[in-house]
Amino acid sequence: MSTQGTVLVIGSSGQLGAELVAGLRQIYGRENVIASDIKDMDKEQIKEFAPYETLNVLNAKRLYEIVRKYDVKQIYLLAALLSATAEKSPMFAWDLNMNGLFNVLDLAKEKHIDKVYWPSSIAVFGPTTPRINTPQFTIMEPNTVYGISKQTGERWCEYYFNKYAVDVRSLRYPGLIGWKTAPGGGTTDYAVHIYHEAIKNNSYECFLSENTTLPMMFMDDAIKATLDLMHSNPEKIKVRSSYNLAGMSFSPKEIASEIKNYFPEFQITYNPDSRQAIADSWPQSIDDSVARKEWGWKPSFDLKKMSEEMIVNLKNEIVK
Ligand code: AKB
Repeated sequence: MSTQGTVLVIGSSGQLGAELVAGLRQIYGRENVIASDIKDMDKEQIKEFAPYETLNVLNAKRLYEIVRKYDVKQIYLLAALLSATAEKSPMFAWDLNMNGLFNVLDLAKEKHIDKVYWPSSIAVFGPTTPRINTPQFTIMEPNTVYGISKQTGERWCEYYFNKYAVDVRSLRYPGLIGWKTAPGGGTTDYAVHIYHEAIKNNSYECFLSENTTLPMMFMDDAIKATLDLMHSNPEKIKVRSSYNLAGMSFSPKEIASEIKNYFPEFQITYNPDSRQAIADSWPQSIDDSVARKEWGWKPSFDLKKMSEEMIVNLKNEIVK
């Protein structure tokens, strides 16, 4: 890939980052996908993840050094504070989520890199947004720090595309569910924890109430959507803020009932905490017809198929 440069993933230790690095390495080859995260790794870990660089995305100088060192041409910027954690440190979340994005967009503006991927989220929507089949273009009044940062980020992505011809692409992810990596700091994280706890303890105390329906997606679909979007012909990408993306929608009660098909004794209890208010401000289902039409998006996993994958694979992992 030397004529095209390499790919840098920022936030490679996170839930999405770890799986995206694996997916990108299958396409471009291991040596052409540089993993980076704020986490310091020991020698063994560096060997395992290599090529790996420790990077705080707020350090623009170090980011530029890495881009030069590896001839990076594409950046996937995944470092961010998610919804629940951002509420605990609003100003830090704002700093990381916004200035991290500017550092990357500016590299593209100055033509040091060719392409940027930046994730948005269903958190861009708020309590005044239509909650069922939320359209691509609609009222957006997010009331969380994370949501405000993602909505603002979307506006800036579109601005950099229009003003500076920056090829930036983005998806509004729903809650992501996978068995290979753990989520951290999100409101939708319960939908991963519940599988772990079902296998280990046959019970789960949920921090959302039983009928809180939210949009969700299995990780394999999220990786496929991301790579499909990034590999689409630029002419097809008409939305340069961020695309709505849907997989499935369910409530804690519904996922618990699916899990009971595998563990009939499984018990769920409900103890809603501050994350309930965040969930209540988000859509229940998403209309992703624009993504489907413009670049051919189609999900493969529903709740049943995802649960089978989660349970079979987690059982193996946990028994190991
Ligand atoms: C969160 O819950 O904060 C994230 C998201 C929906 O963006 N999973």
